[in-house]
Amino acid sequence: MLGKRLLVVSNRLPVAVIDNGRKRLKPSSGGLVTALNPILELEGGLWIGWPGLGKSDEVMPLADEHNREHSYSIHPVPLTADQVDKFYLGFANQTIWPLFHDFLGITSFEREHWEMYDEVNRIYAEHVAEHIQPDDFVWVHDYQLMRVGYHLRKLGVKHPVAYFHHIPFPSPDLYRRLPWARELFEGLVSYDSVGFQTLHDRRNFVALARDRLTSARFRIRRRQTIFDHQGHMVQVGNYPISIDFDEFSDGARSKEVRRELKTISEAYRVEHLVLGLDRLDYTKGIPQRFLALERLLEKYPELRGRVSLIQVVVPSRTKVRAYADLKEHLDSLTGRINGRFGTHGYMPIHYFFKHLTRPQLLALYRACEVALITPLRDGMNLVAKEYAASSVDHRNVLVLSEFTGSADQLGKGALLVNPYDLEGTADTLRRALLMEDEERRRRLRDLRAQVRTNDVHRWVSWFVSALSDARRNREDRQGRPEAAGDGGLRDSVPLEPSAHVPETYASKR
Ligand code: GDG
Repeated sequence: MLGKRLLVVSNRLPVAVIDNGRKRLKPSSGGLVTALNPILELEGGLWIGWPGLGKSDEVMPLADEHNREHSYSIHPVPLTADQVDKFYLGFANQTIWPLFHDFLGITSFEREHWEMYDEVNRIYAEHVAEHIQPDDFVWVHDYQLMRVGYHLRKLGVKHPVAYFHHIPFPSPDLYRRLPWARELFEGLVSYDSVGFQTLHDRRNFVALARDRLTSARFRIRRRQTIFDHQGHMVQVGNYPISIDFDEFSDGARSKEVRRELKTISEAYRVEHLVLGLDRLDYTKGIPQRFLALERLLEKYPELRGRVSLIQVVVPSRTKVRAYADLKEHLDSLTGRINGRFGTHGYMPIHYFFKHLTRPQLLALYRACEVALITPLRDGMNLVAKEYAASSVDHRNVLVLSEFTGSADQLGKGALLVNPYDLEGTADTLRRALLMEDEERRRRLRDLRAQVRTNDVHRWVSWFVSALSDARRNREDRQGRPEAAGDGGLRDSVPLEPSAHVPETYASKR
């Protein structure tokens, strides 16, 4: 791809240790894995992260086995139960996650959690420093690891390092509530390249940087905001994450998926199937979705008995109180709504609390004529993009919350809703169900073209390009001869994302 090795660092590895009497590795799901796995399988590289369970001596042989069988390697960072408790369940998931998704009211601020967060970020940095090779591009992911860059610099690592922030970045006003706002900010500006999902997130971060770095000069070069900080240049951009379009579009036509489709069509006799698919999370607006469906059935009695929501919730962070509470709330809402509108042979909500296989997932995407995606706040939301890519029968309709990053790209083809507005969501759902075929086809064409053009390979290319710039800028500053003539500040990041796919990478696809 780059002539360089990609070293990915994320909280979790793309595989997790499971223990069914015998410990083994199982592929994990989630947005980051969906996005990066195909790239690393294609290009090779090294992925450093936490394997979930197990001590070093148990996990290392499993990693070695993985590394023999795959084109890229994994390196596990084992964590103790106490570290996981305070760093991951504590600071990452009870402080940063709610705060950055605008849930200030349920954000906890515990000094002990913060200290462990910083400590664990230092541990990740040490693993990186130990395994890094001279030409590596280092790409750190997400809100659990905002301080890794800072520790890498302290350890003397001079490589270009990029960071991608998968979740929303809050306004400076909200960010200021964090007692460790300064330290976290310091972490972010230690990276050469900081990427956000949307222009909105990038603007929030740049506004914060302007507030805090009063003497820095900010420039806009093509798609990035650039400023100097403590002798290095920080490039800030917005690069919407995406999916491998072909993998979903072709996968949805496979034999296994067709088999699953048959099972679904035999199981549900209802006229309209609507899909909800999320990790268990209070940011995803699942209760609001249920209530909007209830409102639909209340307001439009002619739709009773004719429309069912298939809601799949993937278990997540159930040890955190807010998640356990949400699970209970969903159980009770399902019971109430089904109790109210269900009849012999008809249930308004079919609710599953489990993980699906990929063919089952793709079959559901194909089978459900509407996807109702209603997060109250979401960095991107890959389910929306996967749904569009898997809708190969050209009759599906996407109803999407305007508070997702995906709405920026899919807003034209989708029907956008404000999930807090139950009435509006119910009306939009009805509009989707009654939509003429021609409008469905036109909208879906738009959605699929968006996802096909702005796919995960383009997302990676933006970073590769930003990291190449960062390397040249570092070399310029160190006065290396090969950088001569570049004028210090490189200008090679494309104006339009579509304008540039590094050649060696593009030719491999
Ligand atoms: C974070 C940000 C951002 C879900 N259920 C099953 C399953 N999945 C896969 C989906 C999709 C992924 O999990 C979920 O991705 P999302 O993007 O929707 O959401 P988060 O997990 O919250 O991800 C988000 C993302 O990072 C990437 O930057 O978009 O905003 O919150 O890929 O397909 N996969 C399988 N079975 C399931 O039951 N196999």
